[in-house]
Amino acid sequence: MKGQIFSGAQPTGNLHLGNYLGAIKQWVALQEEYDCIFCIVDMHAITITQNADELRHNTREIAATYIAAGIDPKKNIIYNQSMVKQHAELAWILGCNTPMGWLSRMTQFKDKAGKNRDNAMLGLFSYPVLMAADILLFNTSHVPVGEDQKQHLELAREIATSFNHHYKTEAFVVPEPLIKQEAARVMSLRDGTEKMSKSAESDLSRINLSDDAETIAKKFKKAKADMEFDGIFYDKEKRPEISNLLTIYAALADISIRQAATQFAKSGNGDFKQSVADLAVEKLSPITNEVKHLMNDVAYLDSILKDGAEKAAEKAEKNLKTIKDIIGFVYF
Ligand code: ATP
Ligand code: LTN
Repeated sequence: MKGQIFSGAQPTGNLHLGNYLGAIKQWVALQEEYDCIFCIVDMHAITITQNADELRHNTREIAATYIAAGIDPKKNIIYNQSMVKQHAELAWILGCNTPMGWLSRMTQFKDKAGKNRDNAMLGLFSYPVLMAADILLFNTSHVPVGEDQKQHLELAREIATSFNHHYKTEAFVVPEPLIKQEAARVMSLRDGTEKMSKSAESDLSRINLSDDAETIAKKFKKAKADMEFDGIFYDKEKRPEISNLLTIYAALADISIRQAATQFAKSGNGDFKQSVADLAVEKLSPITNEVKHLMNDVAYLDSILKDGAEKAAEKAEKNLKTIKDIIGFVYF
């Protein structure tokens, strides 16, 4: 039997190069080997305030991006999380089996909640429980994500293991993370110590998948880069920004960072940045163009989401029934 993949992205804004290299590009490769479910996690998105029209637009745009990047909707399940109510049901059950202490350790909560934790919403705190539910609902064997999600995944494993132990069952498959080391953490173009993020204030810090060729070229040209060294080499401590550009080049070209460093060893910063920009445009512009094209056909995108949701709900209900039986819920 093939392994089961589950992963997702939040419809909270434009997807960027970090999302693409850290997650989506991997998914495209994995669809050949695994049964795959790629979700648009809109219920996670509302852990921070969203505008309704933007949320709807972004949900469809993410679906379009998955497809444009090469995920085949005929072979894989693509849907938005809120269409499948079993996510919320299982999240409640798991929430009753997750100590608050485990959730208080989550660094993403600490970062997003800021100083005034009492004002943070319950949903932001319990977000990792919903993420565990997403994964455990489908007997997922592997979860391909960027490195920032590693802690949440470890928590999902702990929740699965402790539930199995408590109920003396093996009902939950304990999922394995799939984190591709080369592009696990794409950093900001303005600060090589911060991750590239949708929510960073400066648009110059990220390459959005919707940026046109000119914007991509401009952003790489303006990317921060040290001046005190000759040639290009990889050293994350001394040269975080140049090392990030090497990582991006290597991931886009499907070569190792070492190979990329050898290729540019004698280049100046300007020429190197130009090469990264050219390759980014070459790889991203077909995706950007296809997203635009697909966004003109909302009926098609909605039909993919509807079909995906039906298939996901059927699998989810079957697995949830097993869990309800174990707990002692009466189920007709
Ligand atoms: P943000 O980009 O604002 O930090 P996020 O991480 O919450 O938002 P999602 O859309 O939920 O973004 O993430 C989708 C996938 O992209 C996840 O697997 C995440 O680990 C991965 N990812 C996000 N940022 C990066 C990055 N800078 N480098 C590598 N992978 C990333
Ligand atoms: N928390 C993830 C998105 C996410 C996810 C998931 C990823 C929600 N549920 C299940 C993998 C599996 C993030 O990227 N911010």
